[in-house]
Amino acid sequence: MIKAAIFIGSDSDFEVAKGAIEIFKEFDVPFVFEVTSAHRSPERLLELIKSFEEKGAEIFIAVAGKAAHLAGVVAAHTICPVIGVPVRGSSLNGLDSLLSTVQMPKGVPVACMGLGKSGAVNAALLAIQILSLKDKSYEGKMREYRERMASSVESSSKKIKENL
Ligand code: RP5
Repeated sequence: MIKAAIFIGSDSDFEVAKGAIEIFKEFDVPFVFEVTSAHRSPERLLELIKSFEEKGAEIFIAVAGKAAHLAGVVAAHTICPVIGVPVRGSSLNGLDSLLSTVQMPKGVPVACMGLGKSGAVNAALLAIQILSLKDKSYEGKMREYRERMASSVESSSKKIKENL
């Protein structure tokens, strides 16, 4: 059974999506990944959502740029939580995708992350925190992840101070 699904709207979004993929791998979250577009392959997107729900997906991540409909369209077709990651790269430098993802009209929520790879990393971490409400097996790894982060802040402070 899978737990999560990651969609990207175009192969050009892949670099950003790697942030989420790496986190899911690190936490051993069984996930599926597909390139599929809300406007270029709308029927395929609906089929994938349905089939991934049948396979056990409990949460969806949608990574898209420009007029970023992907997360909203996924959210319209599932009652699972949907996390959207806006992608930079347009002539508007991602402001278009950020607003498209964050400004969902009431009734169909999308949890919008920050732009780019950091947003993708946070999308996967938030997905794991949501999955953890039911599946406690991720809690230990999440605590270790936070501890590693805290130590790396400390060691970078030490390193900079050594060279002051
Ligand atoms: C969106 O349009 C995709 O998510 C991508 O970020 C953007 C540009 O797509 P390409 O023209 O690079 O395929 O649908």
